[in-house]
Amino acid sequence: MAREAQSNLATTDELHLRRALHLAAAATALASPNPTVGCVIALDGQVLGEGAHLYDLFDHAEIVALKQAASLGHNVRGATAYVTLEPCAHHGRTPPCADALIAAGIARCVIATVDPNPLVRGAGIAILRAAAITIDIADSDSPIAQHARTLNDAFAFSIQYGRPFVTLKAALSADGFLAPPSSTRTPATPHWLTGPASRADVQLLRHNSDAILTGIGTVLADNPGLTDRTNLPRRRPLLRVILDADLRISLDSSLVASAIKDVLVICHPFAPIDREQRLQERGVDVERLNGEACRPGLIQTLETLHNRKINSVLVEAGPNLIANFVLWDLVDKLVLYTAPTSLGPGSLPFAAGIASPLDIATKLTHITRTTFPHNDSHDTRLTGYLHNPWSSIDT
Ligand code: AOF
Ligand code: ZN
Repeated sequence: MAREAQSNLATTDELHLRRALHLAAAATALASPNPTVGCVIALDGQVLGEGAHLYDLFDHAEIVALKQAASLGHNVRGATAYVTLEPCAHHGRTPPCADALIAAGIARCVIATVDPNPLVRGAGIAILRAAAITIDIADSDSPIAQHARTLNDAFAFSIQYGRPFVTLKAALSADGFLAPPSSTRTPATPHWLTGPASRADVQLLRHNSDAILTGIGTVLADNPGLTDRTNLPRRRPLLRVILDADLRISLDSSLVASAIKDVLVICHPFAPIDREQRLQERGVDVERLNGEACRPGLIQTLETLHNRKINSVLVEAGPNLIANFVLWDLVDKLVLYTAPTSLGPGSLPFAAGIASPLDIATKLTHITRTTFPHNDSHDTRLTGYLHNPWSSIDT
């Protein structure tokens, strides 16, 4: 992604497509489980209509833009439609956008990326071409296409693999530890490794996720809230998922106290029934699955989340759960923050049984590095992919 590649598009085309990307990005958390998509309709440099897809309002981005142009009294005949995702070809909750663009008299369509949905993938473009509409697609390695794809990594992954896209986030000390020794930590005195700027960035990661997942060890040690505190709008609450085989979570925990049908506790089939009842009385959802924090348990958890239309899961967990996700190859994207301070020997490792977080970092592709100010120094953020969510259209 930190690529210098030149775009194959003209400057004005780039400008309109960037505006469409901006509109799509602003609809983050309002479009899932559908992709976030933006559209700008322009003629001779003038924008006639624009919009983004919001799941609850049904209309896809192209229709929102066409309706806006109509409401402003603009004629879109001969105009260009700029879309961040290939217009759809199928009858889903709404009729195909490709047909609507043709009916409106659009002459040209500029597309940031092909739709990875097998029902659409290339079919929307084929419909438009058959109607003699000129098509321009951003080169797949251009910054604009990469941006469009990043916005919909979770959608692309889940529609292809039938399970949510998993991002593992961890904050480490300069010497690679996850937290001070357990004996020195209490929920009342949380230990922050990274500074406020990095932590605000983590809130954006949560905002971009449909669900957040942790283990009972972290809940007992830290009593976390696991909420999206960005104050940005979202169409459904961030689903807070706790792997808690024996239902040990306290009824007084922050999670239970704040549950409004947005906390899901996964336990094993023989966990105490009375605990389940008490949790359910407090608005906590409990689901019994085979396995624990091992591969069958994790896969079944991800399947359950997929059935609940969860496209993306942010894992913020302790060393044992992190190790299981890593060892069973269930981490798709890694976001690693490193603080300037060291914790020293005896602290909690990044992942149990994995000598160094750098072992996993060497396997990453599309790496980006960013810094965030932290006192007189800075935190660093490393992001990278272990699985390509867009492999279906790259091969
Ligand atoms: C577009 N423009 O703005 C979006 C598209 O269930 P439906 O009918 O809402 O269709 C969802 C599918 O349509 C989704 O899986 C993706 O392939 C495409 N999304 N397409 O032309 C849009 N959101
Ligand atoms: Zn559509």
